Amino acid sequence: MNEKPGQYKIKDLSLAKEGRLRIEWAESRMPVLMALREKYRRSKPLKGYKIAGCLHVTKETAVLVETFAEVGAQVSWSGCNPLSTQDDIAAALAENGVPIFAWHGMNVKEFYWCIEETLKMRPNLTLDDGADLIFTIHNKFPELANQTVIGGTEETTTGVHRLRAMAKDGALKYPVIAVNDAETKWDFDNVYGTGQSTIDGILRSTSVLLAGKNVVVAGFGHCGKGVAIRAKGLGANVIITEVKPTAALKATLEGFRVMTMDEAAKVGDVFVTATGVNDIIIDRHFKNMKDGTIVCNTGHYDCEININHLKKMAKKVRTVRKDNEEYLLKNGRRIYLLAQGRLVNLAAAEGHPSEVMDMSFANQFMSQLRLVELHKKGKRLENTVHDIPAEQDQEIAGVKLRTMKIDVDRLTPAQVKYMNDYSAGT
Ligand code: NRN
Repeated sequence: MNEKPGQYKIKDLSLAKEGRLRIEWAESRMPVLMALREKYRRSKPLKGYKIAGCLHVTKETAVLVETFAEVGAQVSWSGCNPLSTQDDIAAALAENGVPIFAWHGMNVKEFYWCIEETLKMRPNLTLDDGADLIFTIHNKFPELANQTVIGGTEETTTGVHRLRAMAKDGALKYPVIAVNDAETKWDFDNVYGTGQSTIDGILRSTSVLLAGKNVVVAGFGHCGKGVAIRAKGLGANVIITEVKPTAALKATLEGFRVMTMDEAAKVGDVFVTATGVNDIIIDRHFKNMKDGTIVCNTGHYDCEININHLKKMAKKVRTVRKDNEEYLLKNGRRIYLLAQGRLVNLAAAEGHPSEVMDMSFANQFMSQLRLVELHKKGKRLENTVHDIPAEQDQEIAGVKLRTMKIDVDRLTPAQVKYMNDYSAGT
């Protein structure tokens, strides 16, 4: 472990060179965020502001972190999952002077220690993925929540759910912008990003052929839908399990088979949970699974697959490949658990591709800038969860299209008039 107390604690500083190359790779594929960095590099609007971030340490996150620093912010960073930090990226950030506390394979105690290290600079802005940072501030550093922090942003579905529940209880002490709910995040990162990166994690840790396999996806929300579409694209027979009738109906009309997990457990070859709910796959499902079944999760927390049940049912556990553990059950059948049940796309691969994180992180950047600009005017959003402005979505999507050299039509004044004229009937 390399450590410079107060400055950083990472796995290995010697990985910085490799990490820097991967960050440059991401920069070349994140034109929207890089355009924002260029736009604000000179004016440095975040000068004097301190952002504590708790978000997966990947090459794409590094581009966001260094963009904040380039436009004047002081930044400190921790990873938001014990298995998702990419150590070469953490090394490159540390070498570039970012106070970063993150390494792959930390335990839960170390995970919260890292979060608390990032708070020593007394941030006035927070950036979360899963709300563990905000939760820690509210529970252990209430003076930060009540007096110092002017606002925060949240990256993911699970975190937004948590924060909306806190706000409903009146427990949220500062405003948070739900970046996850931006159309240019939700409809792209969650669908196309999760779809590709989850398959990426499965293939890196198993190298199985998906064509012809029964791939069971639990949850047909944006993430589950993305995984289902990509698995189908690779020739898998996709089965969906759900609890929400409308989601189950959408899956059915998309051509996917829908059944209960009890039924799917008997026929599935590969299982992916993407529900955000606990105990989706439990002992009675494991009992009926075929020998050689692969099980993984792509939800934020590792609660969806009941690993304690699996451990109790196993007579032998061994690591057979990177991020791949074989559980030999007492009934003689083998179950393969990927990434210890944690989010397989980031723990066994590199997370979503740069091109889709480009828009998610452009929303993060513009949301942090919005909080600062309000603060400079002596204003502040109310202490609840806020959506991004609709025009921000169109602006980000417009810039993205331009970088892809894609043109769209424009409404004529007559068409605008027609659209606003409710009297125009048949
Ligand atoms: N490459 C990535 N870097 C990445 N892929 C997915 N995510 C990433 N964060 C940084 C997050 C998505 O935005 C994981 C979150 O749960 C999801 O909302």
